[in-house]
Order: sequence, then structure tokens, then C-alpha cells
Amino acid sequence: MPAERAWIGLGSNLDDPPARLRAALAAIDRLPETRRVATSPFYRTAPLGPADQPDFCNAVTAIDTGLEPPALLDALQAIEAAAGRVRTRRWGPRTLDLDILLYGERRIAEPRLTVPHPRLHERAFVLVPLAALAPDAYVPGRGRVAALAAAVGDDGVEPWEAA
Ligand code: PH2
Ligand code: MG
Ligand code: MG
Repeated sequence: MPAERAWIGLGSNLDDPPARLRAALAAIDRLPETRRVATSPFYRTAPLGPADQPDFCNAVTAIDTGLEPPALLDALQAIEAAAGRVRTRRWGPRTLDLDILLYGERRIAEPRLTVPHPRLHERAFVLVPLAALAPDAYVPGRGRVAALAAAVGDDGVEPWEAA
């Protein structure tokens, strides 16, 4: 199976967030042509955007996949929909958010999909888990994950259990 390494960001702040992430990981394990190779710890993160919403549970998982980016996006959106994703407003609370952060070192600019994720380099809730998994990964146009994570810091990000 020809495969590329991709990194997926997971987030939830409704309806038992860590259970949502565990169910999403199990669903990712069932994707065709895809093997999950590593997953970060779960983190409790302060909401970015509207502050009047619960903390998020965030994590990042690495997969090797033969699905091309549009097919991977379709598959992740199907997992979100199956989780009963409710999305009331931009950057508001959601049951499950699955974002393609990186797909190898490809740059993709299509109406449905921008890779690297356009805000990944400025978000501690993405960079802390990503750096725990793949500090040496290269974010095209931005640099190494470890350097981006060091620049952003870890304010508002703590282990999920520490709550
Ligand atoms: N996702 C958003 C908006 N704000 N804040 C945190 N802490 N974690 C997220 O995953 C998140 C967010 C939109 O995707
Ligand atoms: Mg999303
Ligand atoms: Mg998102």
C-alpha cells in the first residue's frame, strides 16, 4: 500500500469530549488504506474564539494513508457527521472536529481544503500535541513543528487529567 504520513487534529468540547476523541480514533482505525501510527496525549485547552464555551479536549494523531487528501477529507467529515456534530457558530462549541493539519509536506489550496491547516502555526492547542508526536515534522512555508511550538508556548494547554 503506497501511503503518506498525515497528521489529524481532533477537538471536542461537548458531550464527554475525551469519549468523543476515543470514538473518533476508533473510527479512524476503520478507514480503508489507513493505519494509525501514533497519537498524542489528550489535552484540556482554553477555548479560542468565544470564551463562553467549555474547555476543549484536543489531541493529534498520525496516520499512514493511501487515501488522497479529498478522500481523506470526505472520510473525516463522515466521522464528524456520524458523531452527530452540532456546530452552532464559527469557532463555537462542537461535538467533534477533525482537521487535516499536514499531509506529508504537500501544500494544498483548494476551495474545500487548505493544507497545512491555515492557523496551525499560531495555535498552542494544535502545536503542543503535534510537538509531542512529531517535533521534527516540517510545516511547509512555516518551519519545524518544535520551533513553531516553542514560539507559541503552552499557555492554556494542560494534560486533560489535571483538571
Ligand atoms: N477549535 C476551534 C475554535 N476554538 N479552541 C480550542 N481550545 N480547541 C479547538 O479545537 C478549537 C478552539 C475551531 O475549529
Ligand atoms: Mg474543522
Ligand atoms: Mg478546527
